[in-house]
Amino acid sequence: MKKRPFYLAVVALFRVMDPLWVCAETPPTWSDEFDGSGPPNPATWTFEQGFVRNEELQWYTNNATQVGGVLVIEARREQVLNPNFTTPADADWRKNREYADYTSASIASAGKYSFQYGRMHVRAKIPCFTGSWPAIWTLGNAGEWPSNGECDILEYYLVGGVPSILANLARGTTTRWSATWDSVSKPVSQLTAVNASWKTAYHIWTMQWDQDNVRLYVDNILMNTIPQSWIVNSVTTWGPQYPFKQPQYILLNLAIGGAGGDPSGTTFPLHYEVDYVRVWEGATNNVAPTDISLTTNNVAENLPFGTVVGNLSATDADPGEVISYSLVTGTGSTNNSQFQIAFLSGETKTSVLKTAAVLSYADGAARSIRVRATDIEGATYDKILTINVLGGESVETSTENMSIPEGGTNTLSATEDKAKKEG
Ligand SMILES: [Ca+2]
Ligand SMILES: [Ca+2]
Repeated sequence: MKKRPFYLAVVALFRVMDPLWVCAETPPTWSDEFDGSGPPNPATWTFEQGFVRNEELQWYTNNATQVGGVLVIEARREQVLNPNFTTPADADWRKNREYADYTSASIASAGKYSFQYGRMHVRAKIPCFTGSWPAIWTLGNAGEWPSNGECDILEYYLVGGVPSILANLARGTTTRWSATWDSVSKPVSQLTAVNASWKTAYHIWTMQWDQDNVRLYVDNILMNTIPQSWIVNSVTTWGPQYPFKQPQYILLNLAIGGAGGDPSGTTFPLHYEVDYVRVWEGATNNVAPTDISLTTNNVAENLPFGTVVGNLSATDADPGEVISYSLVTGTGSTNNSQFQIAFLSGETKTSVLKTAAVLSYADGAARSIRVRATDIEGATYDKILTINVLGGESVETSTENMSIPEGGTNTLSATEDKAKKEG
């Protein structure tokens, strides 16, 4: 174990005196916190109207309002007359339906807000029901779909009858209005296996976009990485050659039917709640985390399995960073099996270290574990933490964790369920 040089002790003291040094997060360059009342800010968002795409069942109207700091998009089962109706035989689906049986909302920032490169977080709670198709997505300013480029940071619908979330990107082809997809789906059952209340909890969906890649995450789980080398239109008749080297605007919508399936057995209204959209424009050139701290490294002996030791937090210079933590083998991992880490990013971004055994002072006053911080681009930093088990008698404890910085190893975590679809 290396000795810490003196200056690190000074830094540690400074951090104790000024907790903001640890906790402050670089504010986004643009955000909508949906903290107002009434409809979403018309300076940013436009309501799409009527039948818009995919032969979906809903009539888009102004069914979205800000309440209690969140934007609530509501889908209703209600019949509205289609003013564009002609005859059931009309080849245009927008004109051959006399009525819509559902209403909902889709808002887009087209012509009002767009950005090129950076990190976007959207914190939202989605309605996970048959027939429900909520989405967080972007489209390029220049070109027509799909040559303008589409990025689906979130879609929820049934894939082969299985409720799933998807993270996709589309480019154009040599055929007009025909897309090629890079699509990843993950069954929601994989998420509820880890968090039983996943469907009713808020989650953070992230787009990390730079000159080299578009990466899509939910709660820091990497869903899909799409390299810029793939996002190239083979012809430029309907859009730019590189659709993700141009500004993209944002869409938030709740579609009914279409890929979402048959909603007839589902109870309405459905609510899709968006807490915020935050963008750190130009946030690229990721750096690895540089430190990990724990609010306390002392735990009393003989407490039940699952006792919280303290909160973990990492230092990372990147704005809007979300860090996940894990116990890893290697130097200092002697007692990893006696501890566990719970990641609560979707609600609070907080990770806590808990016990995974009943710890007795008689078995030793100090336990050594190796904690890894992994940032949203997969860069890692390992730290050896010493956890002091406090016995009934007075023991000497340390308030500062010893560390062996191992540096950042820019390894990317594997993506599950990767499936490239060529359409
Ligand atoms: Ca909010
Ligand atoms: Ca980072």
